[in-house]
Amino acid sequence: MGRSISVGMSASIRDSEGQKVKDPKTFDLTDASQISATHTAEFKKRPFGVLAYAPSTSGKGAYIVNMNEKSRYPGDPQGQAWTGGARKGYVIKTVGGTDVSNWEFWDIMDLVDDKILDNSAGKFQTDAKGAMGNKPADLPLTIEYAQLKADEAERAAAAEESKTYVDREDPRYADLPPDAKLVEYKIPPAPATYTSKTVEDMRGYVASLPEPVGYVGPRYAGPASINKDFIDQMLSNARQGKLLPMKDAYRMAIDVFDILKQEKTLGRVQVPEGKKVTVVGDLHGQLYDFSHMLSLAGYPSPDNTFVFNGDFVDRGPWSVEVMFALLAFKLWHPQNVFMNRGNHESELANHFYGFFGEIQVKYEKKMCDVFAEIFRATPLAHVLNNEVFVVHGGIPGPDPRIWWKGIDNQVGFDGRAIQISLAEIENCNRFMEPNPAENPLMVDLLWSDPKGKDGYGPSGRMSEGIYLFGPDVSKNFMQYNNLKMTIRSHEVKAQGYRYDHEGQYPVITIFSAPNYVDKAGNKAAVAVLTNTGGTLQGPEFIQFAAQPHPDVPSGAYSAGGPLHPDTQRSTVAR
Ligand SMILES: [Mn+2]
Repeated sequence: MGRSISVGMSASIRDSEGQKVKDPKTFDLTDASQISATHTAEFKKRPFGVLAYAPSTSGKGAYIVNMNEKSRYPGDPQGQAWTGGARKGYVIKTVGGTDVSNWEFWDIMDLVDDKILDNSAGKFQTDAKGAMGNKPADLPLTIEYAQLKADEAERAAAAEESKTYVDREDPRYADLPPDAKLVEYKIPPAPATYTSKTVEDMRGYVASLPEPVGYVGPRYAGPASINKDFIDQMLSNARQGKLLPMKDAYRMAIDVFDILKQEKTLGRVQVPEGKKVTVVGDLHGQLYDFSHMLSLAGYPSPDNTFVFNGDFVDRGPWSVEVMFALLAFKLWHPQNVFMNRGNHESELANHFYGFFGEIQVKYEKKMCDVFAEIFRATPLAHVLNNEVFVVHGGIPGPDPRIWWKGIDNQVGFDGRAIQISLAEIENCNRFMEPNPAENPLMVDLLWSDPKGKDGYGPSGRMSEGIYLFGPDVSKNFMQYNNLKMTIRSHEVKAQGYRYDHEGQYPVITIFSAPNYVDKAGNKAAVAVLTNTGGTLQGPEFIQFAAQPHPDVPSGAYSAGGPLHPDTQRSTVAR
């Protein structure tokens, strides 16, 4: 198939990185009969995640010979190609609408410019190597890839190899591409008790820490030492850049861990008649907005139970202060303060998006470990008075899970024949990091988003294994579990809240970080439900706008951010 005629040339075929191409391809995209399908990917940032392209043996065209086959974290620029559905062997057909099928390899490369950033120069590829002298195309950039018919046999064999436990003859899967994977919906069982060696080892260390010298402010001496004055002083100190002493901070964190690990994966919140419950959405370390919210909604108390619905930390540069305020609330009123884990309560997110960098700067690196344990112990959902389901992301995804490449907003499939019960969520093991292969239920609860059309669809938030759910899906879940409403967070909304699914079984998003990342321009809100006559009424929304804050930008402690310890070290080293 062309290989014999290219033997003489193959020795000279090199990829865009100058490496010899072992098994060069011969193709001509101007011949439509060579193409079996096309895939369009949109790129917003450089680099895209393609590590090398190679030309056809003719020296024309460009196909992917090497790429990152995953996204390392949400929004990873180097996962864009993979997330967008590009795969090894795909050939570039159009770039920004221009058909390059018949172009010389380097003319295409100059346009695509998908190189790792050269840190010393602070630039991407700048020297045009092609005769046309092309400059890199502007972002966002749409690239259309063609799949070669000649590669099909290879792919079919790979699809055959991939383990499937369900019947591919099932008519529900008739339209799936051959390389789609069907993955079992496993729910790992929760352990009877959980102990953390990390935390056990830490107790002696904390006891040995010195008492603070010259500190003026509240001291933590067990949960009974927390009262309104403690919180007032702690928040006022925090706004002035003063932290709790290291020893006290560790003790509070460990005491909260000891409470959380005893809670269920799905917690039950009882709101007595005449009392209210306030649900707070994403906070993301925006201390000045958080403190303003408390001035409007009040502090948690037996009259006003709070559910903090995840994403307490990351991005905002006061994640440490916000987190310790939550810990203080939990210790003060453990039966009236509840926390749901968000997708940012994970080691991977905290590593990249600022919380761990901030802890290292404000306290010490070792303290990251206790927060990783706290987040693994944090429940995934709460139910208010057997009526309202509260969760950070969304409801259970399809079973089996269908993984296929790319994002397609038009896809809607009826993917769940058997509903997941609240008891199954309650008995699910949460003491782990989110991972769709090990614990799909946890990933659905933390990561999914509602969509307008019925059915499930793939979400673009990660490379694969995350879903959007339509109004029929949320209705079926609530109906099955005798719930009347779902409150979730996880997405910025202009008004701070939004009825994403309306009708008898609403899904409401609540987001409590105004002008998110100092840029979004959104209002924030919290949701208040009151038990009147034995049922929860509302929600009513308390809306609020962004407050002035000191000049520390969002993302300051993120990996690569100006205040991240590694950035600081490299600056000093120069
Ligand atoms: Mn989130």
